[in-house]
Amino acid sequence: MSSTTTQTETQIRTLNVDHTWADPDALRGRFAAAMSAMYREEVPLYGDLMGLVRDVNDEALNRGTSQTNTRSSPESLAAERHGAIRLGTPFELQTVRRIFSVLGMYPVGYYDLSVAGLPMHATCFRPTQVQSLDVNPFRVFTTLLRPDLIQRDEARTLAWKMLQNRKIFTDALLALLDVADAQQGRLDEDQAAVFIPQALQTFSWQHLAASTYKEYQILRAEHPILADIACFRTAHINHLTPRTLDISAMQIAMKEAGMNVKSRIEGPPARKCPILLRQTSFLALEESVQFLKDGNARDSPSPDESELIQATHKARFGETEERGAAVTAKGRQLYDKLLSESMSRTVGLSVQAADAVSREIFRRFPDDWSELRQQGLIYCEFSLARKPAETPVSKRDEKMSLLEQLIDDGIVTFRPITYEDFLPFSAAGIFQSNLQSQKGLDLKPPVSDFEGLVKALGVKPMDMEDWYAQAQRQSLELVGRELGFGEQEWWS
Ligand code: OOG
Ligand code: NI
Repeated sequence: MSSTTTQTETQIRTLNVDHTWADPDALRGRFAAAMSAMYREEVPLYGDLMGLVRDVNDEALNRGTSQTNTRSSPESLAAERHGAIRLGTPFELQTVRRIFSVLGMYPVGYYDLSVAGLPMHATCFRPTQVQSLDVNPFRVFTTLLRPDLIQRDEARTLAWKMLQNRKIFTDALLALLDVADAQQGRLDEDQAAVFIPQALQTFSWQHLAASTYKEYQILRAEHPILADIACFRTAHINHLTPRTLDISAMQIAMKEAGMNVKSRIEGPPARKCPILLRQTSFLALEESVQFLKDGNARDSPSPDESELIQATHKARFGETEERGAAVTAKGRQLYDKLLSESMSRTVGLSVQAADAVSREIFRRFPDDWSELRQQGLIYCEFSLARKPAETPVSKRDEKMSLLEQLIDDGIVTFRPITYEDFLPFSAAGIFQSNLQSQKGLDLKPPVSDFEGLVKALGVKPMDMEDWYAQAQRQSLELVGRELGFGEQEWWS
């Protein structure tokens, strides 16, 4: 009898506790909004960019757009952002992974940036459930330095030493991450209220550098990215990107607003049916930074004026992007082939001439949703448009799949799945346009190191290809259940 009572009490206590867990999707929305407010304070031009995106998107929504998923509402589209951070050590990457996991964001994909002459590789933290993406698809492109690719010993050793000494996480944040671990990755509302501002500090901008000016110059001479990662006290976000429905209009609007816009839009040329991702940005701003005169004041949180040197640093910029359909492995192969052809045939051309050549080359990528789907170039989400007159539906034509027949009959409809990830060459193009010196790094030969990233991260990032294939499959299974097919693979 008494043991039953205890059990009931325990259940009630658990229920109560469960009731107070903060919802990761809601927390992510709050965190993204707080980050946006912080970045707007730090980089006022980002506020101007948001204004332009809002106007361009309103116009696109009014005239109707051929875009894929524009999220469930104009409000969630307006809240959609991705940020980018650059990390130095496996410890930093693992801790950032724990932070994002509290916000319902998990690593997806591997990006090798050494192919573009950068000593880094990356993954993206983002929600992995379609419903969570619809609530708030906040993503953070996260790069990790690869010291193994740095040729010169002096720069590599110095960068590594500085990275070992810096502390980009507050003690309160680290303690809360332990609490979350002990609570199956969750926080209650009170803990979350502390967690958000503490986590935000890691990504804030600090005018006081962690290095001496001399150290900064040594690392910068090796590569500006190296200095940007190793010489600062935080992993400052370097941009926060709102999603636009019309990147071509944004490129014009940004120029008209007097922004220093990069000369070309990255990604595929303009099309009727957008695929993957197109990005543009205003170039990095020159910002004032205080460096240490010598190493004496290194551990002081607020060194005396006399111990500081005023200088500037360029790292943070403003980006916007248009998202299109996710392509299948076959689609990606075609995209990569056309991209590499376009890259080699546009070397040295003016922007206009390069755009024309690239448009011509990309004509070989079909530009009609039905054709893209039928040729297996894009991933789609299928749904039931209306109930068939009788179930089970039988196949009429041996040459046509049942899925094709149902689409033909208007019983099933499809919508391209939005590409939720990034493109290594677009990322590299954005990186490169923001480097002060165009001098290439003396990199050791580029070689991708997926295993190295997995080791540093502590888990394997989700395979992007699998993710989209599964989203498509789940939609087909749902349709199948509605049509009374049970669990069989009815569509092939
Ligand atoms: C990351 C650049 C990559 C994107 O949108 O492709 C990126 C960086 O500059 O740190 O954010
Ligand atoms: Ni970006």
